[in-house]
Amino acid sequence: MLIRTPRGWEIPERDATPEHLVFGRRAALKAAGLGAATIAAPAFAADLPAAERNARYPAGREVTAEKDATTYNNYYEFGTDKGISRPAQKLPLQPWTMRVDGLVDQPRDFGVEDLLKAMPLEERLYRLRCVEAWSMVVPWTGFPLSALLAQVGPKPEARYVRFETASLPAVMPGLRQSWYPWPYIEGCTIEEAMNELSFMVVGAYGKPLPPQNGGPIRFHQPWKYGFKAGKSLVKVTLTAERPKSFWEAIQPSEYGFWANVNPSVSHPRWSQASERVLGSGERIPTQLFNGYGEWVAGLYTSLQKERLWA
Ligand SMILES: Nc1nc2c(c(=O)[nH]1)N[C@H]1C(S)=C(S)[C@@H](COP(=O)(O)O)O[C@H]1N2
Ligand SMILES: [Mo]
Repeated sequence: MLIRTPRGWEIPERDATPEHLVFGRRAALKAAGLGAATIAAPAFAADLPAAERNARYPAGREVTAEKDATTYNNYYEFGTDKGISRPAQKLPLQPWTMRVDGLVDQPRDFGVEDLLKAMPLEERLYRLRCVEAWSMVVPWTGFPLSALLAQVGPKPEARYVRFETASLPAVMPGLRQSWYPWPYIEGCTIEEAMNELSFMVVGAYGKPLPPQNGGPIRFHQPWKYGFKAGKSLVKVTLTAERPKSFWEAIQPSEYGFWANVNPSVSHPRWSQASERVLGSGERIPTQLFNGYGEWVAGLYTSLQKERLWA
């Protein structure tokens, strides 16, 4: 039975095309010899298979209300304020292809629907700490980045992973702000990518990942500031050189490559000692590596000369 997945934000029922009608329409267009590109697709991803919660990663605090996590977003392609959840619904999530290429044995295009079937899906409660000093806890569904990289075979000379996110001028008004170095790029080292915490996210709150949170597929490394987590990924490239990220290109003195959470290293314009909890508004102390040091501190012992903290 096909059931329309309910969303965390309110779409008036009349604006939402039931999923089975979308599939029917696509099949009909295909039969008529029209490509999928001709469809003005609504923001629906494929159904999300059920995924068990992984108990290795306790949230340590209350899960953020779905309404808050899905209506208070940073997604500059749609605009620089937090209220982009509605315009972001124009992002066509299906079909969606993410290329994995660069220094790998087998570059490949992955359809997100195929990844949902092929990858070992699990749910993780992860904290997200934005560099702007607010935070949330979200039940993300996804799979380790290492499982994806195993599909393409990284070459020994691959040292970094570069993430490129979608750039669709027809639906992303923010791209008209041409002084920004679009597309939004992020990156990490291979060692960071292979860490078990590095997670490719395809769902939130048991539903397909909505566009405003980076649907249909985004990245998340919970020990780093949120800007490292590229949304709506179109390309993952293994490289020998350190990629220059979007924020690093804009303001290198404020947003570096490593961007690990550290309460004792202030942003040039504000303290990072505490954070505002999304929803309750409570202020709580920020933890080193956002509390994930037990998994990741070892990655940095030989890198003490680097600017590790944003
Ligand atoms: N493509 C893209 N990815 C992005 C951003 C963005 O503007 N564009 N903002 C980043 C920032 S600053 C944060 S804090 C998180 C926010 O994710 P959320 O909206 O799911 O909370 O997404 C990150 N990923
Ligand atoms: Mo952020």
